[in-house]
Amino acid sequence: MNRKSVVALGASAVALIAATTLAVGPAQAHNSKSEEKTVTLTAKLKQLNASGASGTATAVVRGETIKHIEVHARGLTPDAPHAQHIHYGEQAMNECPTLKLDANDDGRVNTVEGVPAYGPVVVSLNTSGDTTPASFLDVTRFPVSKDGSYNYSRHNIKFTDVAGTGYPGADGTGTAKQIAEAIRDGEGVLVIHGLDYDENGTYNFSNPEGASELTPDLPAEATDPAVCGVLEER
Ligand SMILES: [Cu+2]
Repeated sequence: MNRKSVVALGASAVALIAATTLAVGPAQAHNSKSEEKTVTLTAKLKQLNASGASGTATAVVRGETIKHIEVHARGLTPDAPHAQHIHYGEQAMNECPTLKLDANDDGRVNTVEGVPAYGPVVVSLNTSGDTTPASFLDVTRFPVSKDGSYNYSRHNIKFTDVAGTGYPGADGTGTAKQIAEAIRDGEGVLVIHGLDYDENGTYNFSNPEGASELTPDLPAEATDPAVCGVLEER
């Protein structure tokens, strides 16, 4: 990859990270029917980047809250943390990426290259604490794949306003309400990150993939997407 494309990816990464989390809109006097309805979304999780991993996910969403979500994954890099998120973008294709999005033609779709398909992070599916995009790479709070598998669940995750989600306005902020509605409509994409390209048993910098395009502090192996599925009502 030449320096120019590294810089371009860096800028995209900043856009991806630039996410605000505050200000949930004022309480609505009357909820629309669709907001009152509890929606159960499921995703079949399929491998990306030839990770060999797979899984299923179920999310129960009511209004602006994920009442319950569970993710069952297998075939992941063993005993390693796996960042996992719900991605969504108003301008995104709302689907899983293919190698057509491999902009620098290096044979893998990294997290930034996948954004046109799945959009930026709107929820961090971690094990404790803050679940906003601000936590998207805090690998200390994501599930660890014992022997390559995990069963994750969490209750009562609130959607938040997220900048950079492609809505009209200077910073492209989608409100919690707008984002929740899109997720209920089946436009959210669940992505699990982290795969071991060189199969040496750990995420490392000393392979052709090198450092992550998102942060120099993590190897690309820790952040590249490994599994993906669209959360839809079926
Ligand atoms: Cu993600």
